[in-house]
Amino acid sequence: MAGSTPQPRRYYLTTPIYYVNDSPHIGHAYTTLACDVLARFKRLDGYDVFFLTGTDEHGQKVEKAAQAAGLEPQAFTDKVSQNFRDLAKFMNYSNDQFIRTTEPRHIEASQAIWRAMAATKSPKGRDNIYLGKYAGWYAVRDEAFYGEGELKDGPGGKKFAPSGAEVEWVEEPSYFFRLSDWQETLLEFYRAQPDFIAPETRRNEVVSFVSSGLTDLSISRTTFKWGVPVPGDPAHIMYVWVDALTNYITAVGYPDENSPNFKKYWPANLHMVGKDILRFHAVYWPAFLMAAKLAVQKRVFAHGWWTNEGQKISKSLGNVIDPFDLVKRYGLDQVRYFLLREVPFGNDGDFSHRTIVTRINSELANDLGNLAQRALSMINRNCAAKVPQPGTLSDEDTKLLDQAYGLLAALRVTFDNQAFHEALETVWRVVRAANGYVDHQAPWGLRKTDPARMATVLYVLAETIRHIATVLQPFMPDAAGRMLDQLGVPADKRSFALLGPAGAVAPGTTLPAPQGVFPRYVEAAEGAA
Ligand code: ME8
Repeated sequence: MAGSTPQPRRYYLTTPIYYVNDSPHIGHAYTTLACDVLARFKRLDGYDVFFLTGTDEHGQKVEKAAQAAGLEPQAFTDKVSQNFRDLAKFMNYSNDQFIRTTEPRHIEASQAIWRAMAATKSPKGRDNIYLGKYAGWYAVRDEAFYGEGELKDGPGGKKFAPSGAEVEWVEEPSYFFRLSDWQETLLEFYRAQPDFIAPETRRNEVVSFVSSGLTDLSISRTTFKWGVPVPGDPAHIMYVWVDALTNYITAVGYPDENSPNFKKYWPANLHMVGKDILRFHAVYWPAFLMAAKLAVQKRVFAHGWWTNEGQKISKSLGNVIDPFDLVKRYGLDQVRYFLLREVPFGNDGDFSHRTIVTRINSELANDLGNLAQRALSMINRNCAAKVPQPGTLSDEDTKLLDQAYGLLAALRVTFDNQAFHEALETVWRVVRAANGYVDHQAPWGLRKTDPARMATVLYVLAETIRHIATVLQPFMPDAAGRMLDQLGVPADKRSFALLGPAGAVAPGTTLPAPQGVFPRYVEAAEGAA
């Protein structure tokens, strides 16, 4: 339409909201990091992004943790939730909102979705919510119900869920959600949207779980108080997952479906979750949303779990990895890089000192750091610290530049698949090609024999590094920003719209003195403190 400005494309992505029973650990840092990198990528690519994270503050697990700490639940959650906000700042996450499920707007939204579900019929024409009695197993640690057949026997007659969490027998009046009537609708939904659950192996697990039959879900509790009261029956509080999942719509203005943010951002493009909580996001949540006559999110990606030097991370083993300590030891952008580079996103990964040091020294310090340092110091010394004027480009020059120009299209695909490790590998192919180019062109030898050619080579390198640094901003915002500073790229000229020849570094631009961006990790001398 003549005269109309195209609206920016929208992208809404969420992390799980974290239980506030404990301090943040590497698993929490990981999920939010993946979302942060994706949010930054989409913003640089011109999207209007809404990136949500927050804390999950109700339920028996949090209530018990508060009791153990000798605090009222509200005071306890205020305190622990703040640790997660501190982590977000410390890790340089760019979340647009931090939601807490104890906020009044969230209580209102949770009660509204409950009423909406209660007002509708299931696909088989029955009430979606009905009152009954729950008698079965519950694991407080997982805040999840388990069937007898899923459990394993442990010492002392105790029973354990597949996750390793101890279960207890619960018998109480409860409202139920008529999940069993939603089986066919869900299966049809998965068939119609093959990208809804990723990775594919996880999708297959969900489809086979739903195909094997669904039982109705207990969605209220009466034996403790720390939760959102069920509308019209305050003796019951909502099952914590009903309230927790609702955070994704509270944050964009539900129950006001006409609020600007709800209209703009819902349905979310992506819920990022760990593999342990996929069922809640890919089975229960779509069913709740359909029952409430709301649109279903577009995609759920389930990532894997981290172990520490080969062992499961647990408080009782004393091997919990504290992200604050990790960053103090290795550096923030180094940790951000490592976590997304080491493991194909979706798989489990093992953290070890040796592997992070190898990545830092060989890929950041050697491959990328040396590339930038070599090119920039030659420009500094041999071109009076100004971006050189290139002459006619050779085939080799064009080949390298074309690889740099091709980065964005390749990265868009990897980002839409949440293949962060592949995105980094794609960038490193260009880093390695650029290092090969420097070795082959040997610009240091051209200084005396052919200074015009030297200028061209250094220009091609500066342009290639500009592309590399620009696309690395989502992963390592600080280090990539410093590289762009050193290339004289102004802060407002760093978006992806300026990739390619249109945004080329201007010959003659004065550059600051180059400084190494990625120091090598050096082991402290033996016996040193
Ligand atoms: O599940 N490696 O919260 P949570 C990787 N409140 N990821 C890990 C991990 C590890 N070792 N340990 C945990 C909850 N995680 C709910 C979510 S959403 C509406 C409610 C991940 O604090 C885990 O997979 O127990 C999950 O995605 C996230 O940390 C939060 O776990």
